[in-house]
Amino acid sequence: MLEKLLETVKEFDTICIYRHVNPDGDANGSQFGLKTYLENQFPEKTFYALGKENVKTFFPQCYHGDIDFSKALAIVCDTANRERIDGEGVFDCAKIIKIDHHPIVDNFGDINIVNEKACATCEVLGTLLMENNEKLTQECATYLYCGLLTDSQKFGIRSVTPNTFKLAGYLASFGVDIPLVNERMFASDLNSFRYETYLRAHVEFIHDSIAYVIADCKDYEQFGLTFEKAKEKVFIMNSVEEFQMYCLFTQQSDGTYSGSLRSKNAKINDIAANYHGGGHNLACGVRGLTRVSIQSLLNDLYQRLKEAE
Ligand SMILES: [Mn+2]
Repeated sequence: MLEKLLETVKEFDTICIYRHVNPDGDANGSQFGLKTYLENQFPEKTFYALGKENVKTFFPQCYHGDIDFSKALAIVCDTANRERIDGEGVFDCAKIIKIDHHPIVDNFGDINIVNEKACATCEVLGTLLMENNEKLTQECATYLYCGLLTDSQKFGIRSVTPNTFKLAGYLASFGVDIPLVNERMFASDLNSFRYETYLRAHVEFIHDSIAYVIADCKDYEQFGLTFEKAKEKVFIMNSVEEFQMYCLFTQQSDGTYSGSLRSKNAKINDIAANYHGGGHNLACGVRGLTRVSIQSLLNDLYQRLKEAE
């Protein structure tokens, strides 16, 4: 598969590398890991990382100038469906490669390199490089390790396998500064801390088994947070023994709510799909909700829990 990827890159002078909107460590990690790797392989070619704002300040900035897409190759990382691609021009490009680990809902690539069992897109990409015994730069290995660490929730979720650890060892062998990556990727600040405390005080419950918070714009704006930052806070409810599911609904400037849904055991991404969303079996998102549709979604989640009992 790596050979096919490289053969395709060889056909083009310009390569545009995309990832999903509101990028996380895996989206940016796979995007810049791939960009750095390919730049080393093909110093004569031009590579652009595209999309809006990146995660914190760890990653370089994306490109915002003009590109002749018609002669370019698009590579889209960590993005399950075309609606979630960040940046313009993907479908104006001559060819598209998709590299991903989400459940397959939209094979929008001409070439689709997808492993639904991998815990991160950085695992899909990193494994291709590892199996080919590629020598990586520290920069490339660091970006890939970022995605592996964050999407695997510090190697703590069900999709982590012996391969994940093998890959972590392979990446670490190129000099990744493990504590530095950990610190950068999980660093918080006082405003976030205050907002997290506020959220915890506003958690609501359904029979103690589902925990949720509905946050309006004014709730996070008073702490100086943006929507993008506020919507990441679903983790404040994790690791509570009684919670079988937990959800954070965050209001956007248009008045609708986006939600992050988490489940311990029962599959929920099919429910999310009924609310303009999707994602992994146990971790997914929804969009465009009202307070009324949030209640309907919570009811569906509770029904699922009862079925699973
Ligand atoms: Mn991912």
